[in-house]
Amino acid sequence: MQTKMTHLKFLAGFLLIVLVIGISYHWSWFHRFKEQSSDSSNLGFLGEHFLVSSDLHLVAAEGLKYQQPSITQGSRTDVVSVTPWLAPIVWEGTFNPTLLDAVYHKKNISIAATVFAVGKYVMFLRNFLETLDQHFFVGFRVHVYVFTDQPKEVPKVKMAAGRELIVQPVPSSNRWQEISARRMEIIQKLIEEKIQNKVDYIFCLDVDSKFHDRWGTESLGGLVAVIHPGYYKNDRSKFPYERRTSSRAYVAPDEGDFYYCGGAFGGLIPEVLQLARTCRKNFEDDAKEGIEAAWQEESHLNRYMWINKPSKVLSPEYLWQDFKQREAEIRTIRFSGVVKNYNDIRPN
Ligand code: UD2
Repeated sequence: MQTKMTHLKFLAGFLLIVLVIGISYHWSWFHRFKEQSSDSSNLGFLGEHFLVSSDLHLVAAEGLKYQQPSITQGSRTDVVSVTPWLAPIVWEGTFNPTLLDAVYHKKNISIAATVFAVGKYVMFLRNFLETLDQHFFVGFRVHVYVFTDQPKEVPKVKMAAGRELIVQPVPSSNRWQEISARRMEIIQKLIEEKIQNKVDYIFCLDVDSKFHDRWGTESLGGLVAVIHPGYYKNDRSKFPYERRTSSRAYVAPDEGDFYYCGGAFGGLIPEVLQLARTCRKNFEDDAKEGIEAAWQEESHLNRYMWINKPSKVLSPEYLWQDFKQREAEIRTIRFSGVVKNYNDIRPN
């Protein structure tokens, strides 16, 4: 009888210990998840990314009052503001900047911007950087990475508090095609080696451009593409996609959604890393077979985005071209390519 009692006591003790261990294990998991959900600035959690908490979960700022949205009357009826795969297309008038900024301030996000200035293109840096500071994610933490073969020529533009300029040396090149094409490789390395667990979003931008108006939280998304200003009214068969079937950037005449810019794209870090890796690999595999796509990395990016649909599409307000007459649906120009003479600035 006594032995039976001892056994029972032993069993009860054992069960109690198992219960205590179980509860504390769940408690610690719950807390770790809660911390992760409320602080998306720390994307690295056991080396993984919680995409849901960082991009899809939008928490409104308490007490913020704003105009009631309508479900029957769109603020823009002259343009399409959603793709057939239900990604928003961002136009002036389709979003509330105050609401969005409040949501993303709560998340304490940080954004990287990359820009390349090789050879004579350093001349565009001052204008680009000064206008970036005035219009690009004002009030947010921004890290601007300038890749150049002439670090000493980078103008010392004073950035607002919370924003930093980082200059990274890259080799010179005799071919503009190579400069353009190597951007994907450099972006891939930057993400893998430096910013993967430090920054939430990244935008990769052309330097021969300047900002004129707000480019902010409305542009955030998983994979973000900008519609090219030159072709947005054309039939897809006229888009300047790579048309040789031998290239990995090939898109058939009856395929393709929009023609996207190589001069501006971005999104969440893991999404842009996947894009950069894929485009770089396809570009290099093509090169081994002696093929260079019609518009280098822009062609590979367009092929990639035909298969991997962007989760947010930015209208041509986000990359206009100064030589083009403004069209009626373009209510504001946020970022535009400056007029330039290729013969004066390209190395070949
Ligand atoms: C188009 C694309 C651009 C790129 C290019 C194809 C848009 C609006 N423009 O622009 O993104 O796909 O075609 O090559 O999407 N660069 C230098 N030094 C050079 C040459 C280029 O730093 O000598 C860099 C620089 O950051 C520049 C970018 O490469 O902004 C693209 O230069 P581009 O002048 O070849 O591009 P562009 O305006 O013809």
